[in-house]
Amino acid sequence: MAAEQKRLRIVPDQAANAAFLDDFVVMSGFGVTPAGGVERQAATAADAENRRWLAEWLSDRGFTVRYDRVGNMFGLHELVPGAPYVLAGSHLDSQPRGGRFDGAYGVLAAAHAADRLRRYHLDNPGRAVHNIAVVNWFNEEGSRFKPSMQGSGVFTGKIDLAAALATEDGDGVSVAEALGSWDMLGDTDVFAVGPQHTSPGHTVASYAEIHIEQGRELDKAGVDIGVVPSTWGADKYEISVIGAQSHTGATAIADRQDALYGAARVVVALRELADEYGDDLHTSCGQLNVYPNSPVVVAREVNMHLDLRSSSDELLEEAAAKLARTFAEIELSADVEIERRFAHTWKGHTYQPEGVALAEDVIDELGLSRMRVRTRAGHDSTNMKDLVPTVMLFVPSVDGVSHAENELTLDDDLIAGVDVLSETMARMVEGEL
Ligand code: HGY
Ligand code: MN
Ligand code: MN
Repeated sequence: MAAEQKRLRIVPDQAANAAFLDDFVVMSGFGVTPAGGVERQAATAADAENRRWLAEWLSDRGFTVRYDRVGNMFGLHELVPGAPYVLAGSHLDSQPRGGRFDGAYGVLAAAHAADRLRRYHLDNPGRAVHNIAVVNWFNEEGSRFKPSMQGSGVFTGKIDLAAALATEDGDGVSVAEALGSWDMLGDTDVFAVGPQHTSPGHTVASYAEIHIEQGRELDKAGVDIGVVPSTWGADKYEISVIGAQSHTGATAIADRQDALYGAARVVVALRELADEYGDDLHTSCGQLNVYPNSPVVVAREVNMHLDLRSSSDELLEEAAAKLARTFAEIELSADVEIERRFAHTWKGHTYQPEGVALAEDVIDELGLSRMRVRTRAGHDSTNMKDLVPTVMLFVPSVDGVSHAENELTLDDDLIAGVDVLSETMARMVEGEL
């Protein structure tokens, strides 16, 4: 007998999808920039405004809104008292002058999917084995406060809570002060899952996240949904290039210890490394601060944030070793010192194959096209997959643009993603992952 055709629990409908698009327009107005991007860095006024809107949206639908001790935001809906929760979400914070889809799409998609599930279980009591929680992770982007994926890093025990709360932005404001000023810092754990969680809390069964691809694979292939089987590895760290201040006019070249010259050599070396390895290594220096940054002073110090990503952990290690040798050459030839500071790295790891299979089955049931796409960007699921079974889904990014105001995903793709997430979560809540 043919295998029982799995009935869709959450049948897509136009009204629900129209409501999603309307809500997304509202959310995209918080911190909107003139070019149609968003400026909503972690725990800024625009981020808080967006969080308040989401809190109200969730509360209006009967979800219980709570914040944990590092400002991760949750909307809880209990179906089975005491049962573990299926978490779904992403992040509302953005890069400076970022795109309106990165993270925010996944949070709103999770909220709408959770609400569709809430209504389904009202009509189908007794089918759930897990509860539902929507999550907006604090500071995924790591722009105002470093590192990235900070809220989910604390949640999964990869980042120390006290260290995260003490992290300061460029103006000396700490995470604790910033979140406290919006009254968005919880005093207990909501979920007791990681080694540092002391207060009693709920448990987590699994996690699902949908996100824009931020690359070109789906767009080029004309495919509706990406299923992520694994991440690229990342080696992100700060260095300080240390020289000595002197007069830009009067000082002989031979007498200079020009930190900015040394830093410029590092930037060029990074790109030459990427060119050497082709498509398997991405490198950048995205942030560079020059001191004293005065027109008539040779720089005494340059602080840089380097970012190396690769499809292969071995290749990443090889590239890091080559870069270290280049640093030694630069130190000699520019008469500077290069000190390595804080690092945030993750290995290329796989997502649970059973989660990939579940998502692919859902996509087929919905009659959508799919392909597997490795993620080059980090996500909160990068942390969560090391804690619980995790499903990571992509929708296409037009021309692969992201972390820019012209980031774009088309409405039909947004809606397809919400339908896939809804049905995937439905099966997770019924214990299929
Ligand atoms: O680091 C990352 O890849 C993410 O975009 N924050
Ligand atoms: Mn993101
Ligand atoms: Mn991002």
